[in-house]
Amino acid sequence: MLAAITRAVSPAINQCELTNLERVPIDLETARRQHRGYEAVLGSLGVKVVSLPAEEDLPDSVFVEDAAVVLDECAVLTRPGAASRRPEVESIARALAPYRELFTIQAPARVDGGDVLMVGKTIYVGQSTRSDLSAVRQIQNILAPYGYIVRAVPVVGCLHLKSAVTQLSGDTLLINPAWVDRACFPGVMFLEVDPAEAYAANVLRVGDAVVYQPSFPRTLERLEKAGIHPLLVDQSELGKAEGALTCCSLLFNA
Ligand code: CIR
Repeated sequence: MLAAITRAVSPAINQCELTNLERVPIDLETARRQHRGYEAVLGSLGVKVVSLPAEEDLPDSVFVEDAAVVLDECAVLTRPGAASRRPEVESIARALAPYRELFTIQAPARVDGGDVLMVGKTIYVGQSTRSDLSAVRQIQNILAPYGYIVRAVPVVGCLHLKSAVTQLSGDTLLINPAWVDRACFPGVMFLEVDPAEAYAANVLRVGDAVVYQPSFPRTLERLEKAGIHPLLVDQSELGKAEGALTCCSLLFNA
């Protein structure tokens, strides 16, 4: 069965890190309601949701994806690129310990889980303001024994690799080619976001289902035309904190 670790929105969310967006007020109640909707959609897809309590002093801690990379064989605890986010990892380690053998990224390497995209046995690691080559090498060393190939991918203009590209189906990636080069992903097919919807490339795949945001109607139309009919969940309030769909869960086979 699939499990998802999630964490309630911190009351400090308005002090979140911001890289590419101007700060605008985030309504805590709206963010929490939308986040509960996200958890409910996961539950409706048969996912066992392990919901951690909110962390009062960790503004970005709802974005659990950044603290770990979970594979079938093990999990790698990250060392987040923003110093303010490093204390988030400890409680995620505790939550993952019953499920996986844990490895750790060592200082001074830095990586956010949002920069890590798994496509089969290939792991792409975005080279963003948050993640560096030293982390790529560590991930490679940890995962090579399990047969994974790890590749560094330059990312420009957005926070994370998965802001620019995510997996839509077994062989297709949803991509914003303005932020990442298609040539970095040999042998796969692409669906491009509508150019008017730069932030639309983050889709959450849950088994064979696809979860998406109603905020990107033009790209949604492209998905529908391609025969993909996503479940919709509004995450627009956390979008103001530069969060998207994948960042709010750690999804794995339990
Ligand atoms: C940050 O800047 O770290 C948070 N405000 C947003 C993190 C979003 N995480 C993700 O897309 N994986």
